[in-house]
Amino acid sequence: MSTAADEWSPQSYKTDEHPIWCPGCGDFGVLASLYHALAGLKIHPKDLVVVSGIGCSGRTPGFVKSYGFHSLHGRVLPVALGAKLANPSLEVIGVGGDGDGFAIGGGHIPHAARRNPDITYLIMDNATYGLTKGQYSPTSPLGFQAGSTPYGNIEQPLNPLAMLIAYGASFVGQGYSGKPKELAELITRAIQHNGFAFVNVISPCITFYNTYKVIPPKLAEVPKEHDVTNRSKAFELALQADRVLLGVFYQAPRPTFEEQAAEVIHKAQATGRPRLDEIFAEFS
Ligand SMILES: Cc1ncc(C[n+]2csc(CCOP(=O)(O)OP(=O)(O)O)c2C)c(N)n1
Ligand code: SF4
Ligand SMILES: [Mg+2]
Repeated sequence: MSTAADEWSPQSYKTDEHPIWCPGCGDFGVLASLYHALAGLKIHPKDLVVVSGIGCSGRTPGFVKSYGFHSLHGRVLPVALGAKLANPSLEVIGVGGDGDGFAIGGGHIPHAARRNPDITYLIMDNATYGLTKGQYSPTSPLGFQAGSTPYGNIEQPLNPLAMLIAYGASFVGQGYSGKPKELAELITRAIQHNGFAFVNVISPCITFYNTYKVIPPKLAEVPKEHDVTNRSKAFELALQADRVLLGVFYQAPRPTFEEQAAEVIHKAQATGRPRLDEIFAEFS
């Protein structure tokens, strides 16, 4: 294994684990794009931690040469935030599915967005629960038919981009697994962003909800003239239902959670009060 970060190529981020995803799964495109982004940024595996939840997408840390944490269903963000706070010099990337992130883990998203830790969060959005055989998810369209919705989904799908913009994420973008070059560029921008960067990746589940024919005709780029600091315009673009826009919708840096936490720690230390571990030591 090489030690110099500048010697890392996309291939060298591969582990010995071979992905067991179904042939044609969109998650392969996301993984390849992630490898390219990491290599382009020369991120050394010792400086990288990939955290996932549970799902087909949740297997990703096993395939990236880095520190990895395959956590609990829906708990990507608390684990990722913990890692970042414990060691702010780490590059922290969270990955998970639409079910993991928006259903069971949905309560963590607003708080991660408003706290603004410098982590990147990739949702591999296939609009279904792939691992558990294709039930409907929070992003499944109305009428979606599956084992759990034999008469069609009656729940309005949520809009991940509008949700994250509303919650105050400082970077919001969308990519498509079938456009890995563009996706790698988007992931690169998200990692470079100093703050909470959310990327929704449309990543079809070829086995349980094959959208390879319906997605491409709807794809378009976020207009070049779009001002990414304009939050209300970003929200307007996110609400467009007839097209699937790819690119950066919103980006407006502000102080990160760990930068502010460091200031608080500094202030607390200046008071001379005992630290928590010192208080605990009195009782041990
Ligand atoms: C607490 C808990 N509840 C339910 C499950 C079952 N479960 C595993 S993965 C999953 C959903 C996966 O869907 P998604 O997050 O979209 O990931 P995908 O497989 O589509 O990548 C569910 C419900 C679980 N593992 N843990
Ligand atoms: S079930 Fe779907 S999401 Fe899971 S590996 Fe297969 S194609 Fe991918
Ligand atoms: Mg899913």
